[in-house]
Amino acid sequence: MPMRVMILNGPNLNLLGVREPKIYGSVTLAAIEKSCREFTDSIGATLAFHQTNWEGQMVDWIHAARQEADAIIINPAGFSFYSIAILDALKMFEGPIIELHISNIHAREATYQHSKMSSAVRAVICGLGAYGYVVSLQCVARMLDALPDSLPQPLRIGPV
Ligand code: CA2
Repeated sequence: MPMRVMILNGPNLNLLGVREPKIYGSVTLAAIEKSCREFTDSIGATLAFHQTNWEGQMVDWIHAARQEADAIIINPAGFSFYSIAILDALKMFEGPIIELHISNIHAREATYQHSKMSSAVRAVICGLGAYGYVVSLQCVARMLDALPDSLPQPLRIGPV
């Protein structure tokens, strides 16, 4: 069965590329989705890509992922810093989860530095801009052994 990935985006990310380009870049969420889909198509994986401004909707998608996805990539945005409900939902997912932030949250104001989600995820990627989405996809594909053999070994496996 092809690898199934669910990418989840939290509040305000629908406005990406529209405001604060110095922090979040000028790429839109639609462009990020297109790029992610090109990547998953190229490795024969399937992709569900969602954005919501609503906490309950995010919880529902994480629950759905238990049946519908092998891995989750989540940019929880503002939920990162307070949502115990999303943290609890993430703990119920058995596959790999990558927490992703476009900006380097550690280099930002104190309010944005401590994500409550990080204790429930396999890895955290931040500060790579929109490219972080594609990097995260590559990482979950590697975790689930879903990268094509044609890729060079350092990309597929890393140092041996
Ligand atoms: O860097 C990230 O990806 C964040 O998750 C984005 C969140 C912020 O709360 C986190 O600290 C880091 C905020 C998203 C706000 O989205 C905007 C979209 C367009 C213009 C301005 C902000």
